Amino acid sequence: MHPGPDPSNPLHAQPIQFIGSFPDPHVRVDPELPEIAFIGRSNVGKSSLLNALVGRPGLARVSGSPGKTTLLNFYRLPGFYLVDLPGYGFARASKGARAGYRKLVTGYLRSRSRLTGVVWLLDIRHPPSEHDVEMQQLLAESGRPALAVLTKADKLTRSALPVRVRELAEALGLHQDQIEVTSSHSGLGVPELASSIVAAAAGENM
Ligand SMILES: Nc1nc2c(ncn2[C@@H]2O[C@H](COP(=O)(O)OP(=O)(O)O)[C@@H](O)[C@H]2O)c(=O)[nH]1
Ligand SMILES: [Mg+2]
Repeated sequence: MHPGPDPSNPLHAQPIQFIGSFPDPHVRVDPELPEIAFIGRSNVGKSSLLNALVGRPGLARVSGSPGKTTLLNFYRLPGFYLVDLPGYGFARASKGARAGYRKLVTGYLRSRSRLTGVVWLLDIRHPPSEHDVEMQQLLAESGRPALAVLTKADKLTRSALPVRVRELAEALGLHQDQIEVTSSHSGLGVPELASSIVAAAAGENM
């Protein structure tokens, strides 16, 4: 879908190295570098967006069925780590699994001294779920800079798009310029998000 490097995307054609999958939010990585974390409901399109951002279709596994993994996946890019946090809101998750998930994510959000930005994904087609609202609260409590990113924008018509963005901004209590609209399928908003990530990794506000 995205043949060749995209010169407008600063993350395209950058070297990227999978560091590992870790169950412990306090894991030490060497060297220590700024971290940009990705989080969202499972099936929101997180793996697809990660792949689109770096221009590597096979980097993170895209799945038709929501996964149950509870591991932090670290990828090293020049100057920072992308950290893929497990998806939340898995319908059949037990109480224990939910508590474990919460512990992992709050542990991560609270403890990482180099966490400089969180990319929070929401499916543009759906109103925020109770799990999304809970995550928004955890993000707010953590005090970390977060950027709301809407996924799967290709599912809406061009005229429905701005209406939907306004509705979701209102539902989330955010300004429209605090939200980025993306589609990994069409590439909409992907270079812009890549630029926001690079800026956040360099210590600028998201
Ligand atoms: N139409 C459309 N479908 C998408 C997009 N991104 C992901 N999907 C689909 O949504 C499903 C879940 O995607 P995946 O990236 O595995 O989501 P994750 O569970 O959040 O990592 C898959 O069937 C993808 O093909 C997108 O931008 N547009
Ligand atoms: Mg995934």
